[in-house]
Amino acid sequence: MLTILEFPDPRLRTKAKPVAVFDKALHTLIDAMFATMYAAPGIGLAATQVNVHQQLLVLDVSEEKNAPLVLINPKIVERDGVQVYQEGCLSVPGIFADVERAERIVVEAADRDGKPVRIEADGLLAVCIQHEMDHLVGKLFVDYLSPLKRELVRKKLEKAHREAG
Ligand code: GNR
Ligand code: NI
Repeated sequence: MLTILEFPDPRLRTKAKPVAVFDKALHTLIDAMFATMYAAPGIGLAATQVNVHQQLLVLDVSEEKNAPLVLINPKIVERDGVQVYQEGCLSVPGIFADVERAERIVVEAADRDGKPVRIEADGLLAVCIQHEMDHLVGKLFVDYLSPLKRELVRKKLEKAHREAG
């Protein structure tokens, strides 16, 4: 299993670089990210969260956990509407807050073999893709909260980290 970085770890602020080589090492990383995401359990995981600063994310928002999706070098090419969803994050454990996102997006990306894919997403899938893409540019859902709330979250997690040794 890969170690998931937790807020306020400054490495979560790193901007990921595009994936250029689609090789065996990339496939091994993708498999390890899925294992880590399903075990957590979570519905998505960005490479940034496991301290790999490449534009790569995995997700599975299905009930049955049988719809794995890999997006590499993703770009949002269309966005419409607004939705509010109560988000959580494996890098901000135990904290949940409403975040406003686009209701519907169209994403262009590459799959694990470098083949172009185009995905239309709405609802939870659209929330999750936008949340994961934020990680790739060093952004966390707590950045949408007021500075005061974000400071409370930081204090709470730093205390938890101290008590965990
Ligand atoms: O597991 C996760 N659940 C979740 C719930 C609401 C909105 C976004 C998410 S993503 C999160 C996993 C995670 O931290 N991905 O970066
Ligand atoms: Ni997250």
